[in-house]
Amino acid sequence: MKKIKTLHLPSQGRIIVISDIHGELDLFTDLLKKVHFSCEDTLIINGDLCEKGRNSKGVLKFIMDLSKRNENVHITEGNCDTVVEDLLAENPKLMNYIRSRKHSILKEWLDEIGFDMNDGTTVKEVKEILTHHFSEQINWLMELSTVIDTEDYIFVHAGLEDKADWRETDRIAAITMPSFLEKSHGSGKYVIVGHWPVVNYTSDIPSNNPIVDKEKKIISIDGGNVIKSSGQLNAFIIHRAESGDTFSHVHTDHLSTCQVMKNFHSVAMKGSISYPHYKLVPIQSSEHFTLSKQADSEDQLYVKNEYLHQSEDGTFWAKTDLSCAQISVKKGEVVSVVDNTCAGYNLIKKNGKEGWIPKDVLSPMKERTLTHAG
Ligand SMILES: [Mn+2]
Repeated sequence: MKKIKTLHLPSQGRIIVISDIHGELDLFTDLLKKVHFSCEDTLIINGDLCEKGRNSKGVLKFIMDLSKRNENVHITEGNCDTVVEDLLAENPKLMNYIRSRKHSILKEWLDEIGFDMNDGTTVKEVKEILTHHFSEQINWLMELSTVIDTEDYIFVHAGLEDKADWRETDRIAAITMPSFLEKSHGSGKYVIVGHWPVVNYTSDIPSNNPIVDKEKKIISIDGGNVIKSSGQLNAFIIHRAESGDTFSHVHTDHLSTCQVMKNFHSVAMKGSISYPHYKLVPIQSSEHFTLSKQADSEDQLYVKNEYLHQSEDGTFWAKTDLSCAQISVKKGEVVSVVDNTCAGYNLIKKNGKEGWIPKDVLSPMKERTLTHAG
């Protein structure tokens, strides 16, 4: 791997790490406000600035400007950011990608200059017009580091290969490998990654909060922003101190918030369903939840009836990733509402954890501004 940037981190102050912004400029700027980001902090953007969300070019411009003004801002590349590499390489698959994607930075750029693609448009034409208008942005993305290496921490978008010398990790593996937290590495330092939504690792009560694995020395921080309906944009904060570093985290999301009107104590409903383990075998149904066995794992879960789907061949499936947990709440707490369209129960998020509570526990929904999200 060639693009390794060596960096000396200050021994005092905060290191703020944010990954997988995916074009969500509002969430990102709200998150910077929420952590009171200042020039005293070091900010690491750990890949996937663009694609999937609604304002990739806005995120790119904001971070390019910020990193020019502030030498304590550092960025690694994510697999989604290499879309410009495919453009420069004139990868013919890119045309289908641009046409099928709802949001892409390439599409945003083409819209900005008023270029309408037709069936005959070639990747070469798109490359010529975009490199003509956006060469500064494209070059900036092309020059991003794959890894930022510091004394105690390594920042990389997806992970490192378990090799005698981690520097020999294949670059594409470093930005695309799935589920790094289930793997291992021998770098001796904490490796901080995004890329794989942490909710995929949780089994008890689904959570989008960063996971610190002290044994493996892996910190996984992708809150599933844009990818998951209940996802969030996490800021993982390293507080540097002579007595030893400590960690904390803050997040923003697009969910509405609501106040809890009375206490609710959850019963023994736990667990979650995540892609691709959607196949279910119903055991016992009731008014709101159906006790079901997960076909892959044999785990028994209470699946909210509205999320249970029967195919034409008679098999049952979960419609999407889903919490099957109930969650305890106390009067006066403020929670985020993930889904209030089901009968009897609302799906909520409290401190990043997701579960069901009876509808009458919450006050009637009211609007609130994005600034107070999360
Ligand atoms: Mn990624």
